[in-house]
Amino acid sequence: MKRVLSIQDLSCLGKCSLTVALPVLSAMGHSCAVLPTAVLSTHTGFPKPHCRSLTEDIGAIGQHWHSVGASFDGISVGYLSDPEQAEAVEQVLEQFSALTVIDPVMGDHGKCYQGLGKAHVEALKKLCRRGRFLLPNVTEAALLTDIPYEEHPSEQTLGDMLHRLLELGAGGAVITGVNWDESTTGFVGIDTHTGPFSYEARRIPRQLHGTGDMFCAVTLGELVEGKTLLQAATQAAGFVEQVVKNTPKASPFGADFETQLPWLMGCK
Ligand code: PXL
Repeated sequence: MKRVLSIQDLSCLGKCSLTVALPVLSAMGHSCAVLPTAVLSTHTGFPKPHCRSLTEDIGAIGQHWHSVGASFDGISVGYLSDPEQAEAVEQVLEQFSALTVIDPVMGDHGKCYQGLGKAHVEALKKLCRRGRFLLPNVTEAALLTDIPYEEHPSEQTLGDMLHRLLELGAGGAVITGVNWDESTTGFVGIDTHTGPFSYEARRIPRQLHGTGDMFCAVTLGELVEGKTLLQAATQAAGFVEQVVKNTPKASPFGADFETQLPWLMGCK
């Protein structure tokens, strides 16, 4: 059994981040440790959530794990509640050298999430060099590369974004939530070893919170099994597609991923 670590917030209501990653990685048959970066009453799609940032605790948790001889096959990094957390997370990543994927959670649909700004973008740009693979959505890719956001990005724009993402120091990147037009969605990616790739599917126009977090969790779960970035991302896209198809309507409380966990288990 592989042991993985998920570093991101615990949003207590409104399924996303850890409340998604933990069940998904467990369903994939992995032992999943968690390092919460913050505890929020809800994700930031609800107005004015209560947020307890755990910046001070990240290092202490990492130190204790180190002292008891913990090790991880894979680590994923998601939402950080403030830019100062990037340095603390970087130290944890240095302490436990593992296959690391970074989802630079900052925004969607061309806008930053509530409470995040320029300092956050700069801190994440720096943190990205610690990721073997980066998994931004189109908005986050635009922020990290200083390329203007496009709702329907051209192949040229996506190619430029991928190359600039590699310049941040990662060994590969997948840009998720690419809507080439109103009816097509998918991802584009690049792996320094195997080159560029893309995946297209029919778009179901339903905005659901937490699907990026599901994508990241499945990708990590597949990568630690030795899958390539393309194989891992394709499986992740398949799971998200299942979840979206089986969630009858958009709701800030999140997508009905629970009913689709057997799909993931069946893929083993
Ligand atoms: O799903 C991404 C995410 C994670 N964590 C928090 C968020 C969001 C998106 O809104 O607010 C706290």
